[in-house]
Amino acid sequence: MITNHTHKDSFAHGATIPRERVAELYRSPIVDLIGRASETHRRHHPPGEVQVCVLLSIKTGGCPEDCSYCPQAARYQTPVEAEPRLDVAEVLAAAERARDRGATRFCMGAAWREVKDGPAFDDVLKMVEGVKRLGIEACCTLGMLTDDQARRLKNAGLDAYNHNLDTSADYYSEIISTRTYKDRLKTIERVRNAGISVCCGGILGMGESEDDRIDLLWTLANLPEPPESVPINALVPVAGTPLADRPPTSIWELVRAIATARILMPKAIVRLSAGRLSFGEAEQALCFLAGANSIFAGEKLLTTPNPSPDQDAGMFERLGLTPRPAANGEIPNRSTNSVINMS
Ligand code: SAM
Ligand code: DTB
Ligand code: SF4
Repeated sequence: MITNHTHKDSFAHGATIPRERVAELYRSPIVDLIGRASETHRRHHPPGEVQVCVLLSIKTGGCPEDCSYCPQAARYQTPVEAEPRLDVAEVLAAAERARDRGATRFCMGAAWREVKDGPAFDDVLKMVEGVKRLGIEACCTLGMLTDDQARRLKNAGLDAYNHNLDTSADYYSEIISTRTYKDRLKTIERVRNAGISVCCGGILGMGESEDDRIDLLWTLANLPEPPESVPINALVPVAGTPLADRPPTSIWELVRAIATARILMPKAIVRLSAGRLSFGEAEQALCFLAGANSIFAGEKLLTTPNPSPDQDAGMFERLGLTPRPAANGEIPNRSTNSVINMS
């Protein structure tokens, strides 16, 4: 296979990236890898600019799937209790608070295997319309979708849909048995065909091998179009899930994955996602240096804790990071209790 470079540090759009190139990058000396990733980052993005996203679980727990990492799977005894679906007004109030504290993307997650047509989905469409009226980006993660549901989300104004591949095709069945990698790829294709921006990444620290991590990055970079957004999660081990006792993810695996994603998908937003509480500020700074340019802010991810707004505000200030404007050019509000309080 031919690599077809446009530049020595990035890859031409549409060119197939050979697996051995991905492995070579991933395994290169860390100083070289971070250096290359940082150069690529600076060519494609304003350095130091970080997108601030806020997550909200609009339907928590009771999920029929068996994802081994997930505290929301009904079959595992975890601290997460199933809760009734939030109503539209509650969700929009949370989105407004997030916007007023400086977030430019609001992501609504539901513990569903797939979206079912009916009142719950109709409400999601209203939530998306409402979030868009607030002037920020709207994202959803709701499980599998049909073409028609993707089209309706697009018509409601949805900017992005999160649907992770989570790990390599080979390791997938070790983690989830209630759906296949192919199912995941199909939903991603439907999101793409509907003209919605694709947010797709994975989780590190689930007992996968280095080859699995390389395979995941290789698959993401070789999707028919690379995702616009690539969340890299470090497993948050939760009591009661089959992965509760996994040892912590190594910072070097995290940095390698972020840097490789940055080089392979230069234009994407690479998100330092779940797991930030296990890493100190210097470790997170390494991730930003390696090309991460987005975080989830706010006390909670979906169900697990996240650094406090004060911690993040301090980090932004100490590292000289600036919040990235919304895609519509809107700049984040900077009220005194800002998620990324810079005052
Ligand atoms: N149910 C939908 C689905 O699975 O696509 C949407 C919500 S699901 C919680 C969204 C993503 O959160 C998962 O694909 C997974 O990558 C991530 N996630 C869930 N539990 C996690 C954990 N304990 N640690 C890290 N990431 C996690
Ligand atoms: C993603 O890749 N990470 C976020 C978001 N997409 C939906 C979710 C992280 C969830 C972590 C576990 C929890 O809080 O329940
Ligand atoms: Fe359900 Fe999503 Fe959790 Fe899997 S990751 S158990 S599909 S909520």
